[in-house]
Amino acid sequence: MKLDAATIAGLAAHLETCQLEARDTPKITDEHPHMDWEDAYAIQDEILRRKLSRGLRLAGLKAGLTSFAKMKQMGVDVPVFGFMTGDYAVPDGGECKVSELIHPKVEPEIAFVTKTALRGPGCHIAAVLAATDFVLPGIEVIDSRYRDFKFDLKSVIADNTSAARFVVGGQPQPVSALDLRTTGIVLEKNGEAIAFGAGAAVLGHPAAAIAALANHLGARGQEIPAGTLILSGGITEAVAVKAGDQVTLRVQGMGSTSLRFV
Ligand code: 0L1
Ligand code: MG
Repeated sequence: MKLDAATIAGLAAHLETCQLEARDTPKITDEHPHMDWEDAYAIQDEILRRKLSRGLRLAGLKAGLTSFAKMKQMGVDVPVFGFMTGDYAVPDGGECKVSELIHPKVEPEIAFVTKTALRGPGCHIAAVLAATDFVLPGIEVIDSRYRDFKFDLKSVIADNTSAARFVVGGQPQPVSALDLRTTGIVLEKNGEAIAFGAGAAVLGHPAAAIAALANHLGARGQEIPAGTLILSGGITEAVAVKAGDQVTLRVQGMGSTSLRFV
């Protein structure tokens, strides 16, 4: 690690305050160009610690930048991992206040819920499928705290991978009857289909993103516990939204989930 504990705590406080006040900031590597990957995840961990200490609960985990479309959109080439707390959850069909966000975008994702723990190293797609209780449609609302979404990977990891809100819903399905590679999705904004894709867009198979998360956590002596909700990553590019927009995600064989921006 290159940063000391006080600097990590200060950067976590800064990024979380930006989130809570819906205020943007230049990317933190501008002032800390030598920070490393461990520092980046340590800042993210400190943001989670701050939230848990205020009584928030951990609502789930996420993999981000797992599709070619997202990597191309953001100009990066490796996945990143983050978390969601309970206050990020929007009820299915519910409202998301844009005044609480900076420049929100939505991502169509397949969400997993585990029934047994997953631990790396060596986690793979088959292990993820065996540990999965069910999958369901999920929309992630991302909202980078960085001005104009201009960041590098370390900055975005520290900023909890732009996590802001999420909604899950539809008809949860066991994975036994599904081929998630060919599962189709349609993202609609205000009744118009605006993005399409299939599960294979995410690392060839959405379960590969969950395995990557388990391996990432395993390298840090952690695991994905049983009963964890995990967003596997945007299947298409992220789509900007504004107040008044109604967004629906339809996933083949799993129904739909939606939210409205107000
Ligand atoms: O969930 C994601 O793929 C977002 C990762 C962070 C980069 C971004 O803000 O788009
Ligand atoms: Mg995402």
